[in-house]
Amino acid sequence: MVVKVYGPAYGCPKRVLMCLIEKDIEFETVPINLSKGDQNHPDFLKLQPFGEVPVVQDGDYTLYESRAIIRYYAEKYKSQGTDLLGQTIEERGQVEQWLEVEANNFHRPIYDLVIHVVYAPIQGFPSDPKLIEESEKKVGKVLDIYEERLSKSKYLAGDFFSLADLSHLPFTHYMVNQMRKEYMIRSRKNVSAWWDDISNRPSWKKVLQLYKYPV
Ligand SMILES: N[C@@H](CCC(=O)N[C@@H](CS)C(=O)NCC(=O)O)C(=O)O
Repeated sequence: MVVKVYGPAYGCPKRVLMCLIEKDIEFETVPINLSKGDQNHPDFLKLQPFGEVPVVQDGDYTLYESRAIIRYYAEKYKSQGTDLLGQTIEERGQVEQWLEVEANNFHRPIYDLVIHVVYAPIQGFPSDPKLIEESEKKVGKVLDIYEERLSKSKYLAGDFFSLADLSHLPFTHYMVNQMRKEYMIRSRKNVSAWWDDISNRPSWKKVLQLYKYPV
């Protein structure tokens, strides 16, 4: 069964696409244009009642929330493609811990930065300089903790690439490229080496080549 992924251009769906490529899972994509309001169409709301991408349809199984989707496929195809969950229950615990850190500590401020630095000027709503400053500080604090962690292991959950690293790619890409805040990565030696490693994975390069960011 070919997995159908809605909304490939945006950051959150790219998390899912990278996971599917790492796991050698066949997929097709359905474009959703958020600036035109496709996410609020009644047919789309039947799939994702919160009006957000991504959603996947796998036969008659539908799933939304990007991190739920990557956990689902990493588990379902544990022995196919790259193992993204760790070999032991302790490694799995670490993967889960750093996935939660990404979702709760990293994503929130970086999402605000993306909205206020990248999208506000082009969508014509005012950006909030105080929020930008505070969000950058918050992201910096999280990256300081990563810097320390990555002095002890090559990747966040240990010496193996996992969902925890993968989950950081779409929004860190915005920070390094569209926001021109690469200095936040380069000023931290271990974070910088980690970023070079994960962003050079063929799966991520393929995602970027196939599905351009909307901005
Ligand atoms: N927690 C959700 C967040 C999804 C989300 O925020 N998606 C954004 C695109 S990255 C979206 O669809 N926004 C809807 C909008 O801007 O109206 C997930 O990880 O799937």
